[in-house]
Amino acid sequence: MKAFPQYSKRHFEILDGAWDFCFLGESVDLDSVNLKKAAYNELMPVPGVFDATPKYPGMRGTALYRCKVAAAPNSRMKLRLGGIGLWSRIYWDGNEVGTIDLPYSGVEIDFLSGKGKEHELVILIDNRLDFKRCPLFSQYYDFYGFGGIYRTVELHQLPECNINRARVRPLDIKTGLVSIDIELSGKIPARFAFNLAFDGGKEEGFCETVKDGHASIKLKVPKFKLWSPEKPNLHTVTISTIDDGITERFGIREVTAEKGQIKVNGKPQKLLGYCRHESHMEFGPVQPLPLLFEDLQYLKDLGCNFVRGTHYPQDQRFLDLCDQLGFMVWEESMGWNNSPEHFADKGFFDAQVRQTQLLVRNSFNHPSVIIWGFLNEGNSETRSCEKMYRTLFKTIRGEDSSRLVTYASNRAERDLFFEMSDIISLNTYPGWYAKDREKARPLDEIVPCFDNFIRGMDKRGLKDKPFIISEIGAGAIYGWHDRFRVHWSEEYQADYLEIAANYAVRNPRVTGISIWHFADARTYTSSYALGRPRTINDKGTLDEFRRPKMAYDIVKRAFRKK
Ligand code: ADA
Repeated sequence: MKAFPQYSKRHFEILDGAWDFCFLGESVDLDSVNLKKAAYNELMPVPGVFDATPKYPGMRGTALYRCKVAAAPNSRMKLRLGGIGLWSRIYWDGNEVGTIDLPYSGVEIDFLSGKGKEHELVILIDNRLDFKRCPLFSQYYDFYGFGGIYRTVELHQLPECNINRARVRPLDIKTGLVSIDIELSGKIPARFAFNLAFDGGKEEGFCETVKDGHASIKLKVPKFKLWSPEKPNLHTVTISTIDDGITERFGIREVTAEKGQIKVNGKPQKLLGYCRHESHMEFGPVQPLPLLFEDLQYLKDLGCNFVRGTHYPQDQRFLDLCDQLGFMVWEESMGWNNSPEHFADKGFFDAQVRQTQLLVRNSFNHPSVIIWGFLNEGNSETRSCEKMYRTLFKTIRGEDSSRLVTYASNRAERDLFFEMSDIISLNTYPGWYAKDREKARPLDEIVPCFDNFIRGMDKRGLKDKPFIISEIGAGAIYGWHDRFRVHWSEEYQADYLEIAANYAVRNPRVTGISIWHFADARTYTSSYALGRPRTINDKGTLDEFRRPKMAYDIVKRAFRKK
């Protein structure tokens, strides 16, 4: 399954398959990597992560992935990488053509093919933790930082002037008016002549002025149908020239926040769902298509209409499927409990902004994405962090004013920046990370925690902002049953989520909930993991092999009752 956009005219290849592989070692000096000396004695799958394979489990170091490709001499090339981790350097015929320091981001690298027809593409992957080189991921983050090529790899041979993307913004849901921003690169003309067709229909010719590499046009989509979670209707637009063509898929819908509600096309929505990691015990962050489907099928069965894609940019195929199936999605850039020291670091600050901007640009056309997020549980209670928050809100709103923007806060009443946000989003674990550490089953902490928080927010003048419980959960080890129904048993988790899910469903002041989390996922492997049995975050309603725990039917009953 190739995610949108589709390219109808240019030559491109999907390079997924068996690549030559060479593990260089655990303490390689990146400045002295010598490609000529590399011995490629193994094969590795792409997409794939080497540190989840039998030979290199949990290893950190530097590795080379190589493949041979054909490309016409002296052509403009574009490598499209769906996502890598944790850090990468790209070589074409032995020459460095780019580096990637944004784990999970879809990234494009442009270069010239050079002489000859046969070429060698090498992707160096480094999964060592190094804040200076790769500031977005740290060891203490509560998910595992894998090493490899997480998602699909495409190699494009570009025409003289290429259509990079066409971003469609719905402007009027009554008339189907949309604006289309066409991003060009290469030899860019002053006026861009192109054909355009909606839904594979009749082509019409246009010629628009180009400004800073962008041409734009406003049009009404003929016979349009609105996208909604209940009726996820989609449209396509194809933009083509004599030697290039791109097809983008989009949906026409309007997302607004009013009087504590989130509305899609004016209709209030109760968001019911889960936080989900892209993680599997066998393949790490690599998502085989049946796994994507399985997860979404389970989510549907649970009665969910909402997924919070934690804590990084999502696989574009996942978002395509969410578009088709009518899920509402919160997509966020990478962050996990970052500190004022992080925000004061220029490398970290810049990488945050770049990844957040890319997030919006890459996922712009997905109607399922209704919320942009960033900085999960960052330090939002310290004044010195304001600049980071302000900058990210501004960055997102500068790219896209048609969606809601928020961040998941775990600072509750101490949070200083809720006023900037379109939604108040709270991560909290009352009765799990409990106030009363002596009580066997502190389940009675859940309801007052939310009641008090809501009261506090309303008093603070934030009554009109929608409120999402962006995380709540309890750990349970699959198959562990206990008559005391205590912590880590499936019983405790089921009792816990019954209270939380029903609270969210019944309380009109709660606009949505994304339970932490959909499925168990591997996390840090250091002594941080002492609070994480099996070095897995065990708060999944399903285990890491997608086996439902007791809580499954409980949540399903609560969500479906709505
Ligand atoms: C946080 C965090 C999650 C996870 C969770 C937990 O809220 O956002 O990634 O770590 O806590 O399991 O404690």
